[in-house]
Amino acid sequence: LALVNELRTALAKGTQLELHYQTQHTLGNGALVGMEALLRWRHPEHGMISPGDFIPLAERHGLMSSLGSWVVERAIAQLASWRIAGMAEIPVWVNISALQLIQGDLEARLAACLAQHRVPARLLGLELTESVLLDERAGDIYPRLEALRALGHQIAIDDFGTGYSSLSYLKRLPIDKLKLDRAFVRALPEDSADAAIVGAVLTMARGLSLEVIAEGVETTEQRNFLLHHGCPLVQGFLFSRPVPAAELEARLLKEP
Ligand code: G
Ligand code: G
Ligand code: MN
Ligand code: NA
Repeated sequence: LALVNELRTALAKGTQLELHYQTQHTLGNGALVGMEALLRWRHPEHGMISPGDFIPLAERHGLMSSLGSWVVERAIAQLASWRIAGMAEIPVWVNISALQLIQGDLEARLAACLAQHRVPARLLGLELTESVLLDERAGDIYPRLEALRALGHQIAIDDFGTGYSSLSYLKRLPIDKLKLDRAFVRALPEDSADAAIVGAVLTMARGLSLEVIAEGVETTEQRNFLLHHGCPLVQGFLFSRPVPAAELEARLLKEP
Protein backbone atom coordinates (compact mmCIF):
# COMPACT_ATOMS: atom_id res chain seq x y z
CA LEU A 1 0.00 0.00 0.00
CA ALA A 2 2.91 2.30 0.72
CA LEU A 3 4.27 1.61 -2.76
CA VAL A 4 1.02 2.43 -4.53
CA ASN A 5 0.84 5.75 -2.71
CA GLU A 6 4.37 6.48 -3.78
CA LEU A 7 3.40 5.63 -7.35
CA ARG A 8 0.43 8.00 -7.09
CA THR A 9 2.77 10.76 -5.91
CA ALA A 10 5.33 9.99 -8.60
CA LEU A 11 2.57 10.26 -11.22
CA ALA A 12 1.25 13.52 -9.81
CA LYS A 13 4.70 15.09 -9.70
CA GLY A 14 5.96 13.37 -12.82
CA THR A 15 9.43 13.17 -11.39
CA GLN A 16 10.44 9.55 -10.81
CA LEU A 17 8.89 8.13 -13.97
CA GLU A 18 10.92 7.90 -17.16
CA LEU A 19 10.63 6.52 -20.63
CA HIS A 20 13.53 4.49 -21.90
CA TYR A 21 13.90 3.78 -25.59
CA GLN A 22 14.92 0.58 -27.33
CA THR A 23 15.93 0.90 -30.96
CA GLN A 24 14.44 -1.06 -33.87
CA HIS A 25 16.41 -1.81 -37.02
CA THR A 26 16.11 -3.13 -40.53
CA LEU A 27 17.75 -6.52 -40.49
CA GLY A 28 19.47 -6.15 -43.84
CA ASN A 29 21.58 -3.05 -43.18
CA GLY A 30 20.99 -2.30 -39.50
CA ALA A 31 19.41 1.10 -40.18
CA LEU A 32 17.59 2.66 -37.24
CA VAL A 33 13.90 2.73 -38.18
CA GLY A 34 12.03 3.03 -34.91
CA MET A 35 12.14 2.79 -31.15
CA GLU A 36 9.91 1.39 -28.46
CA ALA A 37 9.22 3.58 -25.43
CA LEU A 38 9.39 1.54 -22.22
CA LEU A 39 8.24 2.85 -18.89
CA ARG A 40 10.62 2.93 -15.91
CA TRP A 41 10.18 4.01 -12.29
CA ARG A 42 13.33 5.34 -10.72
CA HIS A 43 12.45 4.87 -7.07
CA PRO A 44 14.56 6.88 -4.60
CA GLU A 45 15.13 3.86 -2.32
CA HIS A 46 14.38 0.73 -4.36
CA GLY A 47 16.18 1.85 -7.50
CA MET A 48 14.81 1.12 -10.96
CA ILE A 49 11.48 -0.72 -10.79
CA SER A 50 10.35 -2.58 -13.91
CA PRO A 51 6.86 -2.01 -15.34
CA GLY A 52 6.34 -5.76 -15.03
CA ASP A 53 6.28 -5.09 -11.28
CA PHE A 54 4.39 -1.82 -10.96
CA ILE A 55 1.90 -1.99 -13.85
CA PRO A 56 -0.09 -4.76 -12.11
CA LEU A 57 -0.11 -2.55 -8.99
CA ALA A 58 -1.31 0.43 -11.01
CA GLU A 59 -4.05 -1.72 -12.56
CA ARG A 60 -5.27 -2.97 -9.18
CA HIS A 61 -5.47 0.55 -7.79
CA GLY A 62 -7.02 2.37 -10.73
CA LEU A 63 -3.89 4.25 -11.73
CA MET A 64 -3.43 2.62 -15.10
CA SER A 65 -5.30 5.18 -17.11
CA SER A 66 -3.28 8.11 -15.73
CA LEU A 67 -0.12 6.08 -16.18
CA GLY A 68 -1.05 5.39 -19.80
CA SER A 69 -1.76 9.07 -20.41
CA TRP A 70 1.56 10.01 -18.85
CA VAL A 71 3.40 7.65 -21.20
CA VAL A 72 1.64 8.96 -24.30
CA GLU A 73 2.19 12.59 -23.34
CA ARG A 74 5.84 12.02 -22.40
CA ALA A 75 6.53 10.25 -25.70
CA ILE A 76 4.87 13.01 -27.73
CA ALA A 77 6.73 15.73 -25.80
CA GLN A 78 9.98 13.87 -26.45
CA LEU A 79 9.23 13.61 -30.17
CA ALA A 80 8.51 17.34 -30.19
CA SER A 81 11.78 18.24 -28.54
CA TRP A 82 13.72 15.97 -30.90
CA ARG A 83 11.99 17.64 -33.85
CA ILE A 84 12.80 21.10 -32.58
CA ALA A 85 16.42 20.06 -32.09
CA GLY A 86 16.56 18.89 -35.71
CA MET A 87 17.16 15.22 -34.94
CA ALA A 88 16.33 12.48 -37.45
CA GLU A 89 12.60 11.75 -37.34
CA ILE A 90 12.34 8.19 -36.08
CA PRO A 91 8.89 6.87 -35.08
CA VAL A 92 8.39 6.07 -31.39
CA TRP A 93 6.16 3.13 -30.47
CA VAL A 94 4.21 3.15 -27.21
CA ASN A 95 2.46 0.26 -25.46
CA ILE A 96 -1.28 0.83 -25.14
CA SER A 97 -3.12 -0.99 -22.35
CA ALA A 98 -6.65 -2.37 -22.49
CA LEU A 99 -7.89 0.35 -20.14
CA GLN A 100 -6.69 3.12 -22.42
CA LEU A 101 -8.73 1.64 -25.24
CA ILE A 102 -11.76 0.91 -23.06
CA GLN A 103 -11.94 4.52 -21.93
CA GLY A 104 -13.00 5.48 -25.41
CA ASP A 105 -11.32 8.86 -25.71
CA LEU A 106 -7.86 7.61 -26.70
CA GLU A 107 -8.25 8.95 -30.25
CA ALA A 108 -9.24 12.43 -29.02
CA ARG A 109 -6.48 12.54 -26.40
CA LEU A 110 -3.85 11.53 -28.92
CA ALA A 111 -5.07 14.05 -31.48
CA ALA A 112 -5.12 16.88 -28.93
CA CYS A 113 -1.68 16.10 -27.56
CA LEU A 114 -0.13 15.71 -31.02
CA ALA A 115 -1.66 19.00 -32.15
CA GLN A 116 -0.46 20.78 -29.02
CA HIS A 117 3.10 19.61 -29.62
CA ARG A 118 2.91 19.85 -33.42
CA VAL A 119 3.95 16.24 -33.87
CA PRO A 120 2.57 14.23 -36.82
CA ALA A 121 0.74 11.05 -35.84
CA ARG A 122 2.89 8.99 -38.20
CA LEU A 123 5.71 9.42 -35.65
CA LEU A 124 3.72 7.71 -32.86
CA GLY A 125 3.16 3.99 -33.37
CA LEU A 126 0.77 2.10 -31.13
CA GLU A 127 1.52 -1.40 -29.80
CA LEU A 128 -1.48 -3.42 -28.70
CA THR A 129 -1.31 -6.98 -27.44
CA GLU A 130 -3.69 -9.63 -28.69
CA SER A 131 -5.51 -9.60 -25.35
CA VAL A 132 -6.05 -5.84 -25.65
CA LEU A 133 -7.38 -6.29 -29.18
CA LEU A 134 -9.75 -9.02 -28.03
CA ASP A 135 -11.00 -7.23 -24.91
CA GLU A 136 -14.72 -6.91 -25.48
CA ARG A 137 -15.03 -3.97 -23.09
CA ALA A 138 -13.34 -1.83 -25.77
CA GLY A 139 -16.29 -2.44 -28.09
CA ASP A 140 -15.83 -3.24 -31.75
CA ILE A 141 -12.11 -2.80 -32.21
CA TYR A 142 -12.29 -2.50 -35.99
CA PRO A 143 -13.58 1.12 -36.24
CA ARG A 144 -11.31 2.15 -33.38
CA LEU A 145 -8.24 0.95 -35.22
CA GLU A 146 -9.51 2.51 -38.44
CA ALA A 147 -9.89 5.85 -36.66
CA LEU A 148 -6.39 5.65 -35.20
CA ARG A 149 -4.94 4.83 -38.58
CA ALA A 150 -6.95 7.62 -40.19
CA LEU A 151 -5.23 9.98 -37.75
CA GLY A 152 -1.92 8.68 -39.14
CA HIS A 153 -0.84 6.19 -36.48
CA GLN A 154 0.74 2.87 -37.30
CA ILE A 155 -0.57 -0.10 -35.33
CA ALA A 156 1.36 -3.19 -34.26
CA ILE A 157 0.21 -6.36 -32.55
CA ASP A 158 2.63 -6.82 -29.64
CA ASP A 159 3.75 -10.20 -28.24
CA PHE A 160 2.34 -11.80 -31.39
CA GLY A 161 1.85 -15.55 -31.13
CA THR A 162 1.33 -15.74 -27.38
CA GLY A 163 -2.34 -14.71 -27.33
CA TYR A 164 -5.49 -16.06 -28.85
CA SER A 165 -6.07 -13.96 -31.93
CA SER A 166 -7.40 -16.09 -34.73
CA LEU A 167 -6.16 -15.98 -38.28
CA SER A 168 -9.47 -14.50 -39.41
CA TYR A 169 -8.74 -11.56 -37.10
CA LEU A 170 -5.41 -11.00 -38.79
CA LYS A 171 -7.09 -10.93 -42.15
CA ARG A 172 -9.72 -8.43 -41.01
CA LEU A 173 -8.00 -6.02 -38.63
CA PRO A 174 -6.53 -2.77 -39.96
CA ILE A 175 -2.99 -3.16 -38.64
CA ASP A 176 0.49 -2.58 -40.02
CA LYS A 177 2.85 -4.80 -38.15
CA LEU A 178 3.31 -7.97 -36.10
CA LYS A 179 5.81 -7.98 -33.25
CA LEU A 180 6.89 -11.59 -33.04
CA ASP A 181 7.15 -12.44 -29.36
CA ARG A 182 10.62 -13.13 -28.09
CA ALA A 183 9.53 -16.54 -26.81
CA PHE A 184 9.76 -17.77 -30.44
CA VAL A 185 13.15 -16.14 -31.01
CA ARG A 186 14.93 -17.30 -27.86
CA ALA A 187 15.79 -20.87 -28.99
CA LEU A 188 16.51 -20.06 -32.64
CA PRO A 189 17.98 -21.55 -34.72
CA GLU A 190 18.31 -24.89 -32.88
CA ASP A 191 14.69 -25.43 -31.82
CA SER A 192 13.04 -26.87 -34.92
CA ALA A 193 9.49 -26.15 -33.73
CA ASP A 194 10.27 -22.47 -33.12
CA ALA A 195 12.11 -22.32 -36.43
CA ALA A 196 9.03 -23.72 -38.19
CA ILE A 197 6.69 -21.29 -36.42
CA VAL A 198 8.84 -18.26 -37.19
CA GLY A 199 9.21 -19.29 -40.83
CA ALA A 200 5.45 -19.77 -41.15
CA VAL A 201 4.62 -16.43 -39.50
CA LEU A 202 7.01 -14.65 -41.86
CA THR A 203 5.47 -16.30 -44.91
CA MET A 204 1.93 -15.59 -43.73
CA ALA A 205 2.75 -11.95 -42.91
CA ARG A 206 4.22 -11.41 -46.36
CA GLY A 207 1.01 -12.76 -47.88
CA LEU A 208 -1.05 -10.39 -45.74
CA SER A 209 1.25 -7.42 -46.45
CA LEU A 210 2.06 -7.06 -42.76
CA GLU A 211 5.54 -6.11 -41.60
CA VAL A 212 7.16 -8.33 -38.97
CA ILE A 213 9.54 -7.21 -36.28
CA ALA A 214 11.28 -9.95 -34.31
CA GLU A 215 11.68 -9.15 -30.61
CA GLY A 216 14.36 -10.29 -28.21
CA VAL A 217 17.14 -10.84 -30.75
CA GLU A 218 20.26 -11.38 -28.65
CA THR A 219 22.68 -13.40 -30.81
CA THR A 220 24.12 -13.25 -34.31
CA GLU A 221 22.83 -16.80 -34.88
CA GLN A 222 19.28 -15.61 -34.23
CA ARG A 223 19.84 -12.62 -36.48
CA ASN A 224 21.22 -14.78 -39.28
CA PHE A 225 18.29 -17.18 -39.10
CA LEU A 226 15.84 -14.27 -39.30
CA LEU A 227 17.75 -12.64 -42.14
CA HIS A 228 17.81 -15.92 -44.07
CA HIS A 229 14.04 -16.29 -43.62
CA GLY A 230 13.27 -12.78 -44.82
CA CYS A 231 12.38 -11.08 -41.55
CA PRO A 232 12.53 -7.35 -42.30
CA LEU A 233 12.90 -5.80 -38.82
CA VAL A 234 14.48 -6.56 -35.45
CA GLN A 235 14.58 -5.30 -31.88
CA GLY A 236 16.75 -6.79 -29.17
CA PHE A 237 19.76 -6.61 -26.93
CA LEU A 238 22.04 -7.55 -29.88
CA PHE A 239 21.34 -4.05 -31.21
CA SER A 240 20.52 -2.07 -28.09
CA ARG A 241 19.06 -2.30 -24.61
CA PRO A 242 16.39 0.22 -23.64
CA VAL A 243 18.26 3.44 -22.76
CA PRO A 244 17.32 6.91 -21.45
CA ALA A 245 16.49 9.52 -24.10
CA ALA A 246 19.76 11.36 -23.57
CA GLU A 247 21.74 8.27 -24.56
CA LEU A 248 19.86 8.03 -27.79
CA GLU A 249 20.34 11.61 -28.82
CA ALA A 250 23.92 11.18 -29.93
CA ARG A 251 22.79 8.40 -32.26
CA LEU A 252 19.85 10.40 -33.61
CA LEU A 253 22.23 13.20 -34.54
CA LYS A 254 24.51 10.74 -36.33
CA GLU A 255 21.79 9.04 -38.38
CA PRO A 256 21.41 10.48 -41.89
O1 G B 1 10.75 -3.02 -20.31
P1 G B 1 10.35 -4.30 -19.66
O2 G B 1 10.86 -5.57 -20.24
O3 G B 1 10.68 -4.26 -18.21
O4 G B 1 8.75 -4.35 -19.76
C1 G B 1 8.02 -5.29 -19.09
C2 G B 1 6.60 -5.25 -19.59
O5 G B 1 6.01 -3.98 -19.34
C3 G B 1 6.50 -5.49 -21.10
O6 G B 1 5.43 -6.41 -21.32
C4 G B 1 6.15 -4.16 -21.65
O7 G B 1 5.30 -4.27 -22.79
C5 G B 1 5.39 -3.50 -20.51
N1 G B 1 5.49 -2.05 -20.62
C6 G B 1 6.60 -1.29 -20.67
N2 G B 1 6.30 0.01 -20.79
C7 G B 1 4.94 0.08 -20.85
C8 G B 1 4.01 1.15 -20.98
O8 G B 1 4.36 2.32 -21.12
N3 G B 1 2.68 0.84 -20.97
C9 G B 1 2.25 -0.45 -20.86
N4 G B 1 0.94 -0.67 -20.86
N5 G B 1 3.10 -1.49 -20.74
C10 G B 1 4.43 -1.23 -20.73
O1 G C 1 5.97 -6.89 -24.09
P1 G C 1 6.92 -5.98 -24.77
O2 G C 1 7.38 -6.49 -26.10
O3 G C 1 6.43 -4.56 -24.87
O4 G C 1 8.19 -5.96 -23.85
C1 G C 1 9.38 -5.41 -24.21
C2 G C 1 10.37 -5.89 -23.19
O5 G C 1 11.29 -6.83 -23.73
C3 G C 1 11.19 -4.75 -22.65
O6 G C 1 10.98 -4.71 -21.30
C4 G C 1 12.61 -5.10 -22.92
O7 G C 1 13.43 -4.83 -21.80
C5 G C 1 12.56 -6.59 -23.19
N1 G C 1 13.56 -6.96 -24.19
C6 G C 1 13.86 -6.25 -25.31
N2 G C 1 14.84 -6.85 -26.01
C7 G C 1 15.17 -7.96 -25.33
C8 G C 1 16.14 -8.99 -25.57
O8 G C 1 16.88 -9.02 -26.54
N3 G C 1 16.18 -9.98 -24.64
C9 G C 1 15.37 -10.02 -23.55
N4 G C 1 15.51 -11.03 -22.71
N5 G C 1 14.46 -9.05 -23.30
C10 G C 1 14.35 -8.04 -24.18
MN1 MN D 1 5.86 -3.73 -26.68
NA1 NA E 1 6.44 -8.09 -26.99
